[in-house]
Amino acid sequence: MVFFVLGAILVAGCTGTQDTATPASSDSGNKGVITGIEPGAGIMALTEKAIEEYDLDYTLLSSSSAGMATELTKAIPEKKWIVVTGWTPHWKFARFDLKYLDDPKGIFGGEEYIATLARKGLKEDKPGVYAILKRFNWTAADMETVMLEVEQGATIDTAAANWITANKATVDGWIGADTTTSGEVSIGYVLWDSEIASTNVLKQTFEKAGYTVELSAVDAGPVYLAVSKGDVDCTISSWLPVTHAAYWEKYGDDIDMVGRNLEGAKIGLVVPSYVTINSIDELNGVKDKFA
Ligand code: PBE
Repeated sequence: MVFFVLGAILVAGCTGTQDTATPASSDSGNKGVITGIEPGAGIMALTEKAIEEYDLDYTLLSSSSAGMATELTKAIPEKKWIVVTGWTPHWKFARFDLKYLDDPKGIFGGEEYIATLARKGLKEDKPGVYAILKRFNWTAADMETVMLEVEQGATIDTAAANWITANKATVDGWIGADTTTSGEVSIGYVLWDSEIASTNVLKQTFEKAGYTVELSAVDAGPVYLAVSKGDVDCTISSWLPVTHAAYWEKYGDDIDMVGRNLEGAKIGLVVPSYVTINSIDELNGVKDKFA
């Protein structure tokens, strides 16, 4: 797996050669490591903010959601200390014994919701699509069911279809009786496990209603941009009020906030339960354990 250090790239880009001034000794090596995910994720920017605000002697490594999960899977059997950028709903909490580190400064916010966003004009152009989007909402437990099945080896197509079969009344309620059920729907999303689950359930819901669906998987910023420009009809990958606050601020004026599709989400720094610290402000004291 390829990890790279965000800061190192910037520094390398600025200094160029080896014999320029080296950083202060506290910055040279032996920092703790936080295992991150895709650079565009809201939790990555917030972790950089946490490093600053808590003055953490740590480096955030970017990776992918799958890469972060692989690192957890490798570390836990060996009882190795590891701290990752984590979020709920996610299958990792069912598979491993994990805990969030307390965040007394509130950098990662409190309870988050996942929002449904549409391009402006969708409501008028495709009222049937809009009506389904408006009704689509489910629980963290629902989402976890789909995610866990995928983690245990099912394809996302199968896992989403199984959930839809098991929750027929709910899905029929989303589809409703009065919609114009034909045409095309384009949905933008990011390849986070949670959004892979929700977006594929929504895709199959639209297909069940008679629509043809096109999914585009891109990074977080480009999803917001695409909805704001009308390049896709909608997304259900928007985490608010804190996780994607910066994206919402940048693009929100040109986006139709349809509603909330999931309540009770959360993000933060996550460690295995055997790690004996409980709070982000204890991280510096044990940075060697996270090297
Ligand atoms: N996540 C999952 C995303 C939102 C959904 C927490 C990795 C993020 O940080 O942007």
